Amino acid sequence: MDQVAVKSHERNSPDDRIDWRKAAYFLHLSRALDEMEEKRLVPEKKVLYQFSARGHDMAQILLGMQLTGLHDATCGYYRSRPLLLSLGVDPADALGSAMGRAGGYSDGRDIGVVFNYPNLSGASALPMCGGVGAQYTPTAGWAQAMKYYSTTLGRKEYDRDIGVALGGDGSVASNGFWAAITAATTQFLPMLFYVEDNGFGISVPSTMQTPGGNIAANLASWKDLKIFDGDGCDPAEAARLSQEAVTYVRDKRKPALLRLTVPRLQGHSFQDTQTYKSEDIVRQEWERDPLPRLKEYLVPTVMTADEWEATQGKAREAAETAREAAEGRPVADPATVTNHVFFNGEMQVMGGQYRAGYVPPAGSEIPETSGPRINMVTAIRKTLDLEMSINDRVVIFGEDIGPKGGVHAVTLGLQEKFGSERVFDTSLSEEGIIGRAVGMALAGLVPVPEIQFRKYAEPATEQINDCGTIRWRTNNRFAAPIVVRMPGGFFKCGDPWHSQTNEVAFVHQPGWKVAVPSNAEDAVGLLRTSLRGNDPVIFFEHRAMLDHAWARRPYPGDNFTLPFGKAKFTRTGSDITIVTWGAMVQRCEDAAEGISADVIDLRTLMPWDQDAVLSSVRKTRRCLIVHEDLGSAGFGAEISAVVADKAFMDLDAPISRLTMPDIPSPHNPVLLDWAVPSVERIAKRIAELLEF
Ligand SMILES: Cc1ncc(C[n+]2csc(CCOP(=O)(O)OP(=O)(O)O)c2C)c(N)n1
Repeated sequence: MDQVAVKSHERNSPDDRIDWRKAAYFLHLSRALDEMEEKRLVPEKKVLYQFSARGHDMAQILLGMQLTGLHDATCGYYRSRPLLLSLGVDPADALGSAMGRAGGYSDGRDIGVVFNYPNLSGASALPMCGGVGAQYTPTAGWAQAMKYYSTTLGRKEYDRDIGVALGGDGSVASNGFWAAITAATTQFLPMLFYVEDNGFGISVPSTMQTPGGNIAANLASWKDLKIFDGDGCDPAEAARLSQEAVTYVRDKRKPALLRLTVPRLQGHSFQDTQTYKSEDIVRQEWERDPLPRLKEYLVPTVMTADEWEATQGKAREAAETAREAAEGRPVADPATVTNHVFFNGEMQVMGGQYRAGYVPPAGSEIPETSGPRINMVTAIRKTLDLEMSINDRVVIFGEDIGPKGGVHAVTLGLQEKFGSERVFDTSLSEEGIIGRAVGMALAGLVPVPEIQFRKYAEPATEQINDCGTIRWRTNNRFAAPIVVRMPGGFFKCGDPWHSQTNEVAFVHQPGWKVAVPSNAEDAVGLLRTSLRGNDPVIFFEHRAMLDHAWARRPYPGDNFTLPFGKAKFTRTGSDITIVTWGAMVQRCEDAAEGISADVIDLRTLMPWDQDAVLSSVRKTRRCLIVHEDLGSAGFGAEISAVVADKAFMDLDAPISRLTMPDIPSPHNPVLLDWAVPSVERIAKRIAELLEF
């Protein structure tokens, strides 16, 4: 007698812990939306970018249905719509966002496949990014926040919540993936890495992303990472593995990686004709289509054929209703597109301490100075210490900031005082540091990551940029206010790695406030405002000023706060305006000795105090801008453009800039002194302008 092959999904009856009817409905819904876009909305040019999830869909839905924790969160990528639907995203929002219409997840600001879903009554989707791999470290941060709430703060309601990152096989080669794997396994974070392996990253085969093409096999010996690996087209296997993986992470509070193989049944995006795939491969992929396999699996055991058809019909109807609703949505008023770069008093739906109910204590701009002068290091430490004492959401982390107290000693003693869950060393990965901070902030904590030197923020560039745009691109649904401390600038010597300032780079990234204090008092006020605020801040600590005698000031008190965008006149006079910040303030003051000058310490560059500068220039009729950063496209260029634009007729001399030449910082002190504006050169330039 012929042996009849038994397919794996026919061996057992469907797992009755899974709501298979729901899974079937969402699969049909996802297919209906994909089909509607491909056949109608893209050809009609109503949807501009489309990424089909066909093939990935069933496994995603089965995973999504496991995310039942009130504070579970997932961060996916452009192919994650099926999972989002299973979490409860309104199909009208999904289609409306794909059409770039008003409302939805971004009010037409973000590409429609890049989702976010703040859900206060179940699993949320953290703001996704267009950058492959950028989803991983914020998810690790979310997972760390769950751990923090439950173990450090004793909040039982967070005991079982987890973070789940979704990525394709291409994403496993990204920096973000490795940063997050390292963070999650070294710090035992309740995080699931879900890799949906379709064998291709656009056209590049997975063997180019990881040797042999199977990341699960390659990570088998990675310590403290539980591996699950299987077929994402087999309903029973996909359901079982998703359930096991999620349960493992929930129970053990440790990370796991789940790799499911799936076919990508369409091109990478609508435009991709897949010429790089042979006909054979395409045929084999269609043979693996999970939709008929789910039908075969459920009919007739779980539902009748009629029920299956009815489910499909209902899903198509829902897609049609969603399309009508989406098409009925207008395009947002273009004048609103500048809203929500920063907090404007209108509360975000999720993320940040304000959303979690924090009310900042009343602060005062008037210093209550007492005691001896302290240096900037002590001033910053004292401020961190106080805010940590009164706000248990504040957490500090970075490289060497724990027992060592930071390479600049700013965090010395804080771990001893607050414990290693609130003050901790991280793996050497700036993407890991900033990305994790983002996830923690999304979960309501106040992360204060330290970047050891300004230049080393560069590996975190993507996370920094994406953090700044969260509020805007989610149209105020999410915000991730973090305070990034970073020292930079010259010290006793220079060099290309530890001494650059380049603070202007952050000004150019929407959503970041930028503080550049020159002295201990301002450092206290600006840092406290940052820690009590609702926007991300780059807090720049100038290396030369950390222990500079001039920068030492009496502690201005526990209530001292300084507003951003309010400059300080450190000298006043009538003949020239000198605009500066950071380490150059002291030099400008010295250079202006004996001259009637306004010396303006901007204190913050985003926002910056245009009114102070313009009113001063209108009085003095001369303007010199002095900064340490390079001249070309330095922040001085912005100031001069504004002064030229708004006070041209008030000027008696050209606006002048004195900056570093366009070179990296040189090491030898003699070379450095030549390059950085000195008191003598500033004085000479002042004299030239006065004589003009
Ligand atoms: C950092 C980054 N580099 C390049 C791209 C362009 N890009 C978009 S998708 C993609 C391939 C990703 O493949 P994979 O992670 O396997 O996901 P899949 O599309 O196969 O689901 C590339 C290279 C990007 N979005 N981000």
